[in-house]
Amino acid sequence: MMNKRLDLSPPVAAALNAGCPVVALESTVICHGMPYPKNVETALALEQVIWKNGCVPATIAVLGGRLKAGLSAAEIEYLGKNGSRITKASRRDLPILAAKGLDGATTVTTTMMIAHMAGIDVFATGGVGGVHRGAETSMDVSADLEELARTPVMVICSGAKSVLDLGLTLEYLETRGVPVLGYRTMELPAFYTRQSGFPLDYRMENPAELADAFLAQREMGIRGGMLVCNPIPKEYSMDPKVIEAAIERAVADGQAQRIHGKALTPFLLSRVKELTGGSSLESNIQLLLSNAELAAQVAFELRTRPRPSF
Ligand code: PSU
Ligand code: MN
Repeated sequence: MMNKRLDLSPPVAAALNAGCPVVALESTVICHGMPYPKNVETALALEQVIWKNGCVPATIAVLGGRLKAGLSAAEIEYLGKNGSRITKASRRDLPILAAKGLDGATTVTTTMMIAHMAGIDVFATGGVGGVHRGAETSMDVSADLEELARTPVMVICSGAKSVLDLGLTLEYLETRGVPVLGYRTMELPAFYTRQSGFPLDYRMENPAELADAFLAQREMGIRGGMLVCNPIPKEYSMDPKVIEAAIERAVADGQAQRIHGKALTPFLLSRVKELTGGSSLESNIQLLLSNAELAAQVAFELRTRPRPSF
């Protein structure tokens, strides 16, 4: 059954064998999303929240060409210290990293892929990739949207940053048949803010309702993911004017410097961070913690349900 290229950490293997709930976490946020040592502290804090809610955390990465579901604290420290020296690994990078024995920080795309290979259904992150502003000419659409269309994992996020074209991102998800569920909201959250002006079709009130929808999708044999949008906690949400100004500036700088391909998202994120200072880092950490908690609640709820497999 097990994929030859995949390693489960001992706690993750034990949990999956025993039918205990597991929650996946990504590693691009560690290597490319935050400075050291905050990135390591945050990665460990996210794992703690998942443990506290009765689940086992599986932080996902590629190390020495091996796909890893579940990392040790030393492995998380290694990723955090090396930061952006570690390749940002999307779907197309996996075969090369595996063949050459290289390291990779997994994006939403590859975290979903590896979670699914391991048999993990729920994944918590901060923001997903999407359709970039100007995609009409650049054709820059994140592989995350394709992965959400094809891989049966529930992704719990705080929406997407408006460095993206959020309207086009929702259109793309609709075309590709991805359910997008608001958690106690009817509006797509925009990462740092609870609002974006883009309405959602469905509002879910509790983890059991999210579990019901995920189970229904599986029982019908619908092969695809599900995107849950959990707005940033109110007390950490930022001033939309401040954020929007920083984003406009970051997007303009990216265009002026002709940044494209996989470098664009990390460029925009780090530019927004520079322009907004430390407060955006704290907001980022808080929404990640909130998403990890909700993901653990859903995974805990799913543990008692039948698990139709693909
Ligand atoms: N958006 C964020 N924070 C992030 C990312 C996106 O607000 O950390 C990361 C995620 O790992 C996501 C990836 O999967 O960037 C998307 O990159 P791209 O746009 O190149 O597909
Ligand atoms: Mn891209």
